[in-house]
Amino acid sequence: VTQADPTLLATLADDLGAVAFVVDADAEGHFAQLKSRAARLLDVKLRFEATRGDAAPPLVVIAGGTNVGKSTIFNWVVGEAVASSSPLARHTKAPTVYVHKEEVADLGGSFLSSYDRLRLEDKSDPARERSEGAGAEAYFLLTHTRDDLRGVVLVDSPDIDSTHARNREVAEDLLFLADAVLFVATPEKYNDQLCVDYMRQAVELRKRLTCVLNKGAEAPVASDVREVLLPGLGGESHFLELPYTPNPDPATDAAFRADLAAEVLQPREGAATLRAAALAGARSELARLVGELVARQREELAELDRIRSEVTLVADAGRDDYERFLTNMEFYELDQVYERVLKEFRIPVLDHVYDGIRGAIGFVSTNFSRLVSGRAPADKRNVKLEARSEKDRLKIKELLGTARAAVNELPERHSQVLREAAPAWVDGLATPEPEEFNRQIDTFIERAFAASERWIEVQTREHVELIEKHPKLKVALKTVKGVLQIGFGLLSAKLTGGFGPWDVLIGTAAQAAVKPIIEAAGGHVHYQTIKTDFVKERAELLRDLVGESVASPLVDRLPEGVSPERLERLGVALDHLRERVS
Ligand SMILES: Nc1nc2c(ncn2[C@@H]2O[C@H](COP(=O)(O)OP(=O)(O)OP(=O)(O)O)[C@@H](O)[C@H]2O)c(=O)[nH]1
Ligand SMILES: [Mg+2]
Repeated sequence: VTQADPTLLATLADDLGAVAFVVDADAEGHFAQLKSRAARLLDVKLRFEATRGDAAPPLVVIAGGTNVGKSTIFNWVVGEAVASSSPLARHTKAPTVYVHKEEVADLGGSFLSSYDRLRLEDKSDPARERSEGAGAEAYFLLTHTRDDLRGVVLVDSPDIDSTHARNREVAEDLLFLADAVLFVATPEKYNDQLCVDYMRQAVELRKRLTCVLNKGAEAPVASDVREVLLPGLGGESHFLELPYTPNPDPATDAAFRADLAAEVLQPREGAATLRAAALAGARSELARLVGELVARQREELAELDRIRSEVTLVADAGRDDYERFLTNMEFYELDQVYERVLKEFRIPVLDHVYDGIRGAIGFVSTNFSRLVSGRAPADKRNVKLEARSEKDRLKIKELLGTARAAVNELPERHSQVLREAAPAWVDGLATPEPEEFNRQIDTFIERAFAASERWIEVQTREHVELIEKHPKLKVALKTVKGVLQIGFGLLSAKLTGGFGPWDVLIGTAAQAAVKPIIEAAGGHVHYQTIKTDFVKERAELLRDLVGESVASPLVDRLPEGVSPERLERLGVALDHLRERVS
């Protein structure tokens, strides 16, 4: 018997226990069932086998539908009425494990470890209904000192056709546990899907399978079982037919009882091979189940990751859009830097001249006429600033709306197995309360304003330092004081779009004065660079806003998905399981 590394199995049990599927996703129930099967198969068979000695006796489980005569057959093998039987269906409620006193040590703590072990005191115990909420399932242990029955552990089990999920799990656990299965069928039940499926599973799990046709079947039924049903299972199986016995006597000396006992005790021959086959079958089935679970977890994770990364892309796109928008806007913040530079050097700025020239970038002729006529309104500058911030506000609103719509579409668009779960994630996110929406925008504007203030501060200092370091510039600045306002306007024009018609209109004197300043700072490129940096920083603030207001509300609702480390470990365990079965 090749045993797996117990630590590996313990880790696998841990990881399987932690496997969780996205709520409401497609086939969630199916995968929850696979998980339960895998966890039980691991616990009941692989972990048990990892602690079981090589010489331990094989387990023979008597299974079948209700009322077919399992307990009766159990008693025939033992030769006494140790198991309670009844004409009423679903009589046996809990398994009875029948083992020789000296072999009970082989059923250590990891034998049916999730079950309570109860000593069988009264033969009617297994037929008693356990009280509601009794906790774990239980099995009864009955030891004997019969040397003729030594070498196998016999299990009488409840039926396999209960409608209760818990009972069906018990039946499945016992199937997982078995090294050999004695499947009891009757003429009425032998062809039921449930019976056929059970026997097929026993074969797939590489258990030694014997089908016992009980209660005296007619010849055509017997040959149907022997020639059609059993060969159709796709593996080796054995067949035994029992005659109809009016009042079954456990100790009958009819020949069939000896045949039955011989068949049930047969696993004693070549027990090691038998157990190795059952263990290999369990391992290969566990590999299949874990493989499916891992594939599903990967799928879920991939879909969740995809949604998350698409959310990031939407936020990035919003930032880029805003960056383009700002790049195309006049660069007022930089103008403020120059205003402060001039103040630093106590150079008066004629506001209307200044404004006139600044406004000229887009509206050359109108503003020029205003400039020369001196009729530029005193609050023009504020009007422009307000217009600009209104435009900005509208843009941000638009960007947030676009981003929100795009983000909320993502779960639906990028989910397949998670499709059914997706609507719940975006539920209620489509339209935020207007107050909330405005609050989000105001928050952004406050942050943007504060960022501008800091930026103007820094840039002013840098430009003052620049001029201080170049005495020639200072001199130039002083000598052109009178025309500086015009020169400044030219500078502004240059920064926001390069030279235009103003180059000609303003004249060469101002141009000559401003030129060295621009050149000392690094030329036109320098100003383009600081504008780019400023715009980038502002666009990042917008990205933060999209992140907080649009991305996080969805991302926070997305299920975590399996942790990559756990998935990795499950993959490793899977490789081990597959290696050992190949
Ligand atoms: N006449 C006759 N009755 C049988 C035979 N085998 C079993 N029975 C009867 O069928 C009924 C059910 O038998 P059990 O052994 O309790 O059946 P079971 O499969 O253990 O049933 P549950 O534990 O309820 O799932 C009992 O009344 C048995 O006496 C048989 O070969 N001939
Ligand atoms: Mg029974």
